[in-house]
Amino acid sequence: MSFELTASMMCANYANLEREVRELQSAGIDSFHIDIMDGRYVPNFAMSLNDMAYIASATDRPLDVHLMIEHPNNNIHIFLKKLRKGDTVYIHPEAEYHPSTTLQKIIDAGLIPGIAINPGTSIETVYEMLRIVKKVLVMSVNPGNAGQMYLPYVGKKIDRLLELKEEMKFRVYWDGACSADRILQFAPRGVDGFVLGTTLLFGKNRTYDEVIREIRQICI
Ligand code: S6P
Ligand code: MG
Repeated sequence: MSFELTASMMCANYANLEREVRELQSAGIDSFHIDIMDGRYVPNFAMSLNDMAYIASATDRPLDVHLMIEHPNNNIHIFLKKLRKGDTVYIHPEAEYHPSTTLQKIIDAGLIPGIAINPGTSIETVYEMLRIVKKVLVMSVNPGNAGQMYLPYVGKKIDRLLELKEEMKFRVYWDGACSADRILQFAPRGVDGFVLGTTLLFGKNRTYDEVIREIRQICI
C-alpha cells in the first residue's frame, strides 16, 4: 500500500530543529508540514515565515505549507518566493474572497496548489475548486492546535472525496489526530497521505525511525 507521511513541524522540538529535520529525513519522512497561523483565522500562532525558510534550507524533501491566515492573497507572494518546485501550498477557501485567484498565484509560481477543508466545511462549497487544485487537505480536527480529538463525522466526507478524486484529478491528505488505526483504515480506501503530529510521531519515547518503520510495516 503506498501513501505519503508528512511531519507536522509545529510539533517538533525547537531546542534543536536542525537535528529534528535530519532525524525525520533519515527515518524516511516524505515531506515536512509547515503550519502557518496568523492569530486571526485561527486562535493561535504556530510557525513563521523564517521557520519555513529554515526548514527549506535544511532539507531537499518537499515542504507542505498549510496557510491558516486571513486573506492569503495579500501576503502569499512572501511565502511563494521562498519555496521551490515540488512544494505544496494549501489555503483555506473560507479565508479568502476569491480563493481561485489565490490558487492561480500558487500555480503561476510553479508550486502545487491545495485547499484545506475544515471539519465544518462541506464539499459542495468548494466543489469547483476541486478541478483547480492538485491536493485536498482534509482537517479532521478544527484548525489551530495540535493534540486535539478526532472528529468522526469527517470520515464520511473523506469517503465522498475519494469517490471524486480520480475524475477531478486531485489527491486526498489527512490532517489532525492521525493514528496508526486511521492510516490502516483510510490508506486502503485511497487517502494518499497523512500529517503526523503528537498523536503518533512527536513527544513519544521512541525514535522517529522506529515509529515510521512500524507504520510502514503494519500498512503493507
Ligand atoms: C492544526 C494543524 C495540524 C496539526 C497536526 C498535529 O491546526 O493544521 O497540522 O499540527 O494535526 O497533529 P496531532 O496528531 O497533534 O493532532
Ligand atoms: Mg496543518
